[in-house]
Amino acid sequence: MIRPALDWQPRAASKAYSDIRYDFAEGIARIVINRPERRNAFRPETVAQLIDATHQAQFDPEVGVIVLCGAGHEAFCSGGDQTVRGDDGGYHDEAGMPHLNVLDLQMQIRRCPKPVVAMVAGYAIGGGHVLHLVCDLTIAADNARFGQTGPRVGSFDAGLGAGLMARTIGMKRAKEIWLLCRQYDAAAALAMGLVNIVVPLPEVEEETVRWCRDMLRLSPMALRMIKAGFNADTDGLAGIQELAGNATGLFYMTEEGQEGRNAWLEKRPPDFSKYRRRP
Ligand code: S0N
Repeated sequence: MIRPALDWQPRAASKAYSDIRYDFAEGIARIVINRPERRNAFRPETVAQLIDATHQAQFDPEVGVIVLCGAGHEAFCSGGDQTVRGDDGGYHDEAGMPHLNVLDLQMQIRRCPKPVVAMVAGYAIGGGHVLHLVCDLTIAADNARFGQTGPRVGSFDAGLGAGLMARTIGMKRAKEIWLLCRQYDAAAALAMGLVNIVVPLPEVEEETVRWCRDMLRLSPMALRMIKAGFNADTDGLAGIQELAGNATGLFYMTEEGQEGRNAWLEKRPPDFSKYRRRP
C-alpha cells in the first residue's frame, strides 16, 4: 500500500467529478484518475474532468505544483477505455459522441505553466503511458510497468506519443516500445530515462511530495520559463508562443514596457531614451 504523505483535502470542484478526484495540500494539487475497476482507463468524461481539474489547478494561486496519479496501486492509467471505443473515430461519451479529447489534455499539461508530476504506481499503458510521458517529471513506484499497446489493440499515437517519446529516450528505444508492444518494469524504465526515480511502492507519495516541496521552494517564474523553454522546439510555433507569452508578461512588468502603455494613455509620444540598449 502507498503511505499517505499529506492530509489531502478535496477542492470544491471535486464534488462535480465522477471519474476523478481533485485534492489539495501544502501548495500541491493532486489529480487522481479514479476508475480502479478499469485500471484507471479513461473515457471522454474522465478526460473532460481531468482537463477541468488541470484548469482549476493552473488558475489557483495557492497551487505551485500539480501531481497526476491513479487511484490505488495497481495502475496509473491503462489508456483509453476500450469498452466505449466506437467505430466512428473516437471514444463515445454518454451521448454517443466520439472523442479523442486526451490529445487536448496532453497539450494542456505541456502548456500549463506549473510543473506537472506523474506519480506512477502499477501500469502506465497505452494512452496512460503517453500521459506520464507528457508530464514534466515521473516518480515511479517499484511495481510500475510501462508500455504501449496500440499496434496490438488497433490504435497508435503518432503525435507526442511517438515524437516526444523519441526525444525523451531516443529514437531506437521509442521505436522498440511502439513496434514490439512489450512491457517494461520500473528498473528498465529508469535505465532508459523514461522516469526520474524509482522508489518502493509504500514510499512513492512521500518521494513525490519531497520533489514537489523542492520545486515549491524555487522561483515560480523561473520554473515557468524553463518549462516553456524545454517544450518550445517540440511544440513548434505553439511552443514558441507559450515561451513568448511568458516573455511578454515579464516585459509588461518593466518600466520600459509600461512607458509605451502610459504614453499612449496620456496621448504623448513614448520616451524610451532612458532605457539602455543592452549588448
Ligand atoms: C493494464 C493491463 C496490463 C492490466 O492487466 P491486469 O492487471 O491483468 O488487469 P485486467 O484484468 O486486464 O484489467 C482489470 C479490469 O480493468 C479492465 N481494463 C483494463 N484496461 C482497460 C482499458 N484500457 N479499457 C477498458 N477496460 C480496461 C479490464 O477489462 C478488467 O475488467 P473486467 O475484470 O471487468 O474484465 C491490462 O488491463 C491491459 O492491457 N489493458 C488494456 C491496455 C490498452 O490496450 N489500452 C488502450 C491503448 N490505447 C489507448 O490508450 C489509446 C489512447 C487514445 O485515446 C489515443 C490517443 C491518441 C491517438 C490515438 C488514440 C487511440 O484511440 O488509439
